[in-house]
Amino acid sequence: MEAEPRELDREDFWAACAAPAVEALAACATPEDVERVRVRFLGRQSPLSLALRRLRDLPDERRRQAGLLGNRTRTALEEALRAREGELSRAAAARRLEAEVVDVTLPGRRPALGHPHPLVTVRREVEAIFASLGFTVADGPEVEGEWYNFEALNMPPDHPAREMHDSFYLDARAGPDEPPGRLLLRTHTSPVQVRYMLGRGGRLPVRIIAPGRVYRRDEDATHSPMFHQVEGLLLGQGVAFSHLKGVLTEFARRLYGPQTEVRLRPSYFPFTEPSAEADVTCAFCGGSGCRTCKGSGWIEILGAGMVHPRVLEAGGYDPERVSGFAFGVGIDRLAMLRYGIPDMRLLFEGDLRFLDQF
Ligand code: 2NM
Repeated sequence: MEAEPRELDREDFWAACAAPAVEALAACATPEDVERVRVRFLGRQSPLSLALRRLRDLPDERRRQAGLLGNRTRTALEEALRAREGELSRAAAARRLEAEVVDVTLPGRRPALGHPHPLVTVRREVEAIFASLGFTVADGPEVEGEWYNFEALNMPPDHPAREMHDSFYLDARAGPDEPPGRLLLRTHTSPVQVRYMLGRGGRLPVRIIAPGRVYRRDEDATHSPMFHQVEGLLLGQGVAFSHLKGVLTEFARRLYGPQTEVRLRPSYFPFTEPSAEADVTCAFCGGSGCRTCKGSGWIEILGAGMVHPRVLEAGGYDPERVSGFAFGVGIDRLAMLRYGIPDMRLLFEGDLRFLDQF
């Protein structure tokens, strides 16, 4: 039975099967749209497939002719789908590449670099200046015996600086091979110089600096219970106060510039006689007076003096034959002055928002 007239033999019939597919293809925006068009117009239930199945029922000669038309239509449609699919895939890939584009000429992100703590910067500078003047660096323990920290430095047991409130004492005493006394955190680096003198067995010259941490029971904006000193000691024959002033002036000029003036004021330390405090002309205003120097034009930077005969004796030197000078600088105070740091505690909090400024 042949239900329909001879539509399978007509070219316009097959063209009409393909036309809606071509139209749908034009409306596709993505490769997935094309896949839906393939299912709809080439799938098992598509008008084209149904028509192709009906070819079976035609007599031989007509089936060959109509089959040629039908298969040609299917091939053309398949080809159109493949072409459209390729076109849309390439467009999608191009869009993706555009979106993911990387500018390889952009500079890289810099990893955060560490840097020296401001106290380290200042300490190294101070060490370098004294090294160039012939001083070598000496060090010693931070836990000291009372003899090295006080007694040998002409600070007898009733000296006010030995009161409990000034020092951190340990619940321990010096060992059997040490001079008797309690143990404490050193309150200055002078015991390093005492140990160095004793180690030299009376030989000359002595020319050392002793940088390091020291401890005192004191805390406010300008005092920290742990702070840093560089102390110096020079011994020889005929060493005079004028040599001290020369070394301190050279130090100050190297640190603050060649126009810097140094002024020595009389002072008192148990371990030196005479003793002095050294002021330098203010590096901020050049001496005319400003906030940093509180209008005076001068800033105090260190203490110094001629080593006391009793200290020389404690160190194994004959004060009749040998003389020398000593000085002590607070590194924390120097750093505060240099960088305009208003509170010493900032140096020890480890806050990177502060430290990264230096
Ligand atoms: C200062 C001031 C004056 C000093 C004395 C000594 C030693 F051990 F040689 F006697 N070292 N440092 C000294 C002298 C320290 O600091 C303000």
